[in-house]
Amino acid sequence: MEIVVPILTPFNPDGSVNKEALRTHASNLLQKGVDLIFVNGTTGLGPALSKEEKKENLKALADFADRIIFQVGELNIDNVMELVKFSSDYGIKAIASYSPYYFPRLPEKWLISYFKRLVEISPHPVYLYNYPLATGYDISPKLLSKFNLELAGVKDTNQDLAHSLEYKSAFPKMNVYNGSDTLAFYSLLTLDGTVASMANCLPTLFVEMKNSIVRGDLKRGMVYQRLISSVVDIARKYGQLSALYVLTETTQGYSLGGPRGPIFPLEEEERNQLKREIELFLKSLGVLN
Ligand code: FW2
Repeated sequence: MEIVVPILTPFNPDGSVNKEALRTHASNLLQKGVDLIFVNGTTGLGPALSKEEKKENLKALADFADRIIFQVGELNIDNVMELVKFSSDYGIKAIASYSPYYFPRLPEKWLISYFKRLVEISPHPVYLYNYPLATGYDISPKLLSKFNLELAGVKDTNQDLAHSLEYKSAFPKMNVYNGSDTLAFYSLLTLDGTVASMANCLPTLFVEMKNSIVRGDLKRGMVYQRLISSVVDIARKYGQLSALYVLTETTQGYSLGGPRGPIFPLEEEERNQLKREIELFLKSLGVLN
């Protein structure tokens, strides 16, 4: 049962990646008990990073390589292949990729060919990052079965937990994570773990939630889930991807700079309002991380 954090990518004011802040953040999260770090995911603004930046992120986190899932997806296939080859210098847990996106009505067999190529050349296990809402394509368990493609793992960002459970039924050996913050408790309980963006700012709550499940105290685990879901509601009002930078700074006590356009940082007034709102909420519950 693993807590996987899709780590935020910290940016300097000039738009470059702040590698020192990335290392500090990863080290803090692992120290607090999260199990794995998902690099270049949605929360890490993966689709807005260059190939070189994706590589730099892995390089910066080399000390934690065995705890890393490295997301390599792009629309430029040469870049994808280069990123996979680059990963061979690191003892990472797995590579992952979202499906090809943007282009409408791609035939199923092309989607499958993409993942088959990854499996052919990857020195590491290959995980599917399935995010139909974002990519427009559902690489479902049925589709994988139809083309006889068995992958090592999947992060299924999907509000439908039953959809995630189907991977496990179709492929019992597959490592299956649901990627919705609001389903983290159920994902920990019924699958191999959760990939949760809110674990950037609430790592201890996630670890407490997991520990409650391990102890069999499911009622308490559900209380943590409700708390986490309330923070999601707060973050969404401001734009979740940007709000996460402010929330992490507030709860963890160090700056991650801000995001980079087109994911624009919150304005000063919004930042202050969000900080006040979250501090009040967490203090009222007696937690601040
Ligand atoms: C990622 C995640 C979490 C997301 C979810 C989308 O890569 O950032 O899928 O927060 O809203 O896995």
